[in-house]
Amino acid sequence: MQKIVIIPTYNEKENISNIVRAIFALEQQYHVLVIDDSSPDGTADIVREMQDAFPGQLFIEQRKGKQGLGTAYIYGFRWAVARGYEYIFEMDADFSHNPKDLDNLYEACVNGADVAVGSRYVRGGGNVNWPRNRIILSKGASFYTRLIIQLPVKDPTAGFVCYRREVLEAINLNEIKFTGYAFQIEMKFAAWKLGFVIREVPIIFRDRTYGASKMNKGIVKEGIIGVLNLRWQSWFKDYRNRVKKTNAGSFPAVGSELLAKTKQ
Ligand SMILES: Nc1nc2c(ncn2[C@@H]2O[C@H](COP(=O)(O)OP(=O)(O)O)[C@@H](O)[C@H]2O)c(=O)[nH]1
Ligand SMILES: [Mg+2]
Repeated sequence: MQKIVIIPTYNEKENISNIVRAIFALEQQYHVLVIDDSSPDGTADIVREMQDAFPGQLFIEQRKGKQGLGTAYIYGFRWAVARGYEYIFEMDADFSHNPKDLDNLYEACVNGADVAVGSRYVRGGGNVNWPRNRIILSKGASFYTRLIIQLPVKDPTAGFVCYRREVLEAINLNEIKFTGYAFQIEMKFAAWKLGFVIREVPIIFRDRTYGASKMNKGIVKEGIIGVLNLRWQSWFKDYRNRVKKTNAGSFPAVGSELLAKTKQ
């Protein structure tokens, strides 16, 4: 199997089994890795109960306490690269991202993209049922990001993405420290700065029906300051060199450590 969908979860008991089943029902085959931050609602237990029905296809890693979306993905990226997956996806648990769009992201990566971004702000994309304030925030973030750092992506905070493994291998993941929107922006910025091809694929994003958003003011603040920080670093601090993996040997070492840990 070459394709794995990483789903970070925090209190997603109403969604997790349905989203996992929806992915396994697709014609294309995907593996799924859930990164759960010890959700108090028992999300991880639901996943573990499902593992018998999907042996070797459904994986879960549990971390201690809520540590943020960004570090959950970094953990998942390392896990997936260490196991040799070629196409590594980010996707939310709450059905805001339609599992059927996974195939379109995959196609884009097979046909020349290094990073395929599920985008609300290209022709054919959009938001459904999202409150007005969230749409304003999301579009504002897009405008602000393009203005400040010139990232040529219309939906820079998008969290529905397919990365080719080479991209995640080329980026020094130790240097990606943001956790919320800023994490999504920085991953795209780093890929772009390293010369990878980013392509946007239209998606319709739907507000969640079940469970609650974990969005908060801190995430917005991190985004505003984070983008300025990227601007500063790319002008004065040689951002490209900082984020580029120079010691190729360090990555498999981290991966095999993880592999040993998760096999116990
Ligand atoms: N592991 C982990 N997952 C998280 C964390 N915060 C949010 N998530 C998950 O990330 C995804 C997107 O979060 P969500 O609250 O829907 O954000 P929104 O769509 O911007 O309102 C969902 O699957 C959440 O369960 C976290 O701190 N740790
Ligand atoms: Mg959501």
